[in-house]
Amino acid sequence: MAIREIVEFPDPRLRTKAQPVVAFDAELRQLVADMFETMYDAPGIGLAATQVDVHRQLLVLDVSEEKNAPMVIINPRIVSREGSQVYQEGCLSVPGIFADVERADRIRVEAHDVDGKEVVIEADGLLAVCIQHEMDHLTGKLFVDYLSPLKRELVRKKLAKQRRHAEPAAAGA
Ligand code: K2U
Ligand code: ZN
Repeated sequence: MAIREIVEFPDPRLRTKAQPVVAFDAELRQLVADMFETMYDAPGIGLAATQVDVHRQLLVLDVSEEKNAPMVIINPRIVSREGSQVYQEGCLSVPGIFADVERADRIRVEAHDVDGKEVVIEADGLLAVCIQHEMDHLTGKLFVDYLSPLKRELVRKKLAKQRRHAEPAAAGA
């Protein structure tokens, strides 16, 4: 297993539309293992393949308190949405930024599992938020896209400033 680099906003690679997974093979299983290791190490509760610069429709998540409920969702399609909820979201690709985002409260998702078997997932609450957040990544969309253009520009400038202040330390390391 390996911890992979997480691509950060405003890197244009995050805007790539992911292609369907067609090969349910050993290479896919290796990618899934690496994504879980990367997600738990971050730490996060979800990760889309886009974020590790692999442009396939694949996401991993684990919203459990005990970090013992991993889920792999491949080629997801939301087939029904109900209700509405607002959650203060963050993103491993937009470090240190948090904002309220409104999403559906309950969703039904048709997908494949890691063996290529068709599955149906009913989700609500935080699981529904996480799945919608990760599925946005697969279409090149980020939670900051729900902010006003002015707020998004402020986010971009804040991240650029964070990186400028971080680089001297890295250089001196
Ligand atoms: O896509 C990602 O960057 C993973 C997110 C998933 C997520 C974002 C917002 C709301 C739910 C899930 C990261 O896990 S952000 C870190 C985090 C950790 C605990 C709870 C919420 C967010
Ligand atoms: Zn994210």
